[in-house]
Amino acid sequence: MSKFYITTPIYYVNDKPHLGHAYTTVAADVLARYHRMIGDKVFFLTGTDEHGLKIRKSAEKAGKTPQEWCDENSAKFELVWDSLNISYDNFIRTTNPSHIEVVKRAIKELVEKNLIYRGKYEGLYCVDCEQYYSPKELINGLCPIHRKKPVKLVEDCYFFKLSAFQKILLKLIDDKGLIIEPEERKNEVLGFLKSEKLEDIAITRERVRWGIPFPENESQTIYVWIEALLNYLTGIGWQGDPKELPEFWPPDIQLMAKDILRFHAVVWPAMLLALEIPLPKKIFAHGFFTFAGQKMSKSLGNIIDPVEIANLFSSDGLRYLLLASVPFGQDGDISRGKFYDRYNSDLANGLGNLVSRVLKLAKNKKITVYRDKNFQEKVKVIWSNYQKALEELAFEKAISEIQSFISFVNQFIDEKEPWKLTKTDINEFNNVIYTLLESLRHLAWLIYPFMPETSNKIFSALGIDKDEKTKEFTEAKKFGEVKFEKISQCSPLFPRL
Ligand code: ME8
Repeated sequence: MSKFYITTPIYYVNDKPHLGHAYTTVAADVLARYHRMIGDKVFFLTGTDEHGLKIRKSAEKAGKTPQEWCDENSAKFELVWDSLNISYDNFIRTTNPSHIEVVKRAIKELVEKNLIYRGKYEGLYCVDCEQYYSPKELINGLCPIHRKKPVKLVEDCYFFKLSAFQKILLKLIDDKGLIIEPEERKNEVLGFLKSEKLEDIAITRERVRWGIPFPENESQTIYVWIEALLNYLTGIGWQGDPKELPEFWPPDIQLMAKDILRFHAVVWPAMLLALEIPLPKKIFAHGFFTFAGQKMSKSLGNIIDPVEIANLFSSDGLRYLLLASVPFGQDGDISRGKFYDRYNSDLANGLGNLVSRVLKLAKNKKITVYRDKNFQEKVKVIWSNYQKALEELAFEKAISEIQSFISFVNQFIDEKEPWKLTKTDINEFNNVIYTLLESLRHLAWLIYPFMPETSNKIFSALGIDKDEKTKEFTEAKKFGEVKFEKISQCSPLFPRL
């Protein structure tokens, strides 16, 4: 049994959960469920990022304490993830006292290693980003994200010697000691590391009063990004001793969008190298999507609530549509219209229709085991392509394997015309229906990571209980071993919209 540790970013608690957050979280959930399905020991971490000036300001505006504000907003994320069946193993919040304590220990460790020093920082600071920008990064003198004029600040602060890690990071990324995917994103990081001198990074803030106090000087707080990154360690129970790492460390996949890749591919590994902690195995930065051609943003007022979309298409429907719509890793556009089309074609007419067709044919029939050679070969190929796709995080390819299997089974029904066979060839009828039921069982497995509720409905219609489901995956992948004893009907899985 291998272990599999997967993380999403921890999302800013100041924002409401939106479809962008759901995208990463659903993708991570599909991988977590897939790895559980193949028998791996999985830990799936997500959570909320809860410090910083912006949060304090929003709380003030709402007449709440920052902690109350964080509690309320963080709970919204948990609720949304529950309604999307996100099977996380821990939901880390950076205001957890345990996170705070361990972060302080880690920072002390870096101070002792002389990798943190005191200095003065002067720069152009965007309050909304809580980030300094170099003049080069500004667009017409404005913050590239918020299009606001940054303020000039000078502050006492502590620096982390990021510059010391430039060479080793370059080498690690080049030699695949740290895998960054997709290739295009890796090249971006390499390009940056080759062309620019890494500057030491200011890791404390004087002005930010809602943060973790810097252990050496409590008039300063730790820069939110620095402590937020450490969630990946504190979230699995790290106590702050680099020599005693949790069982699940290092992460097998750290998932995020390209907007925060640099923090994860440069600052984060440098911090780990500094602490002498092994690096994550893979950092994967997927693309950004627009909704109906527009960037989702608070200022445009077009933030899409994932629950609203799940109410239209069901939670499983949304999970499927999110990952079917855009090749993972690339940018793309999604919209309600595209979702309706895909829902109707793939889920209502495709999967849903096939399941109800087969269950009706099998109603009240006693069916004995039969091994169809063609199908045995077909599912072998499907599983192999499907698994390869998921190992590569090519969700859309795994989905197209599922769709191709659905077409294959539909074609088989059309050829065999089983409704006629009851009168002409009862043996052949049995074999055809067995093959169809067995195909549904395979489909239930194939869709499980993507659509767990629907998968469970199919399993229960087939009379397969959960215990049998969890038996060895290699057994489950065989075609023609399972007996079907009590077939029941299920209500339409995906009503046509
Ligand atoms: O950056 N398309 O949190 P955040 C695809 N707290 N993915 C999107 C998206 C879109 N349009 N919009 C958001 C932070 N995302 C920090 C992270 S980690 C130590 C700290 C997803 O709430 C995507 O995963 O701004 C992106 O990386 C993340 O939300 C940013 O979430």
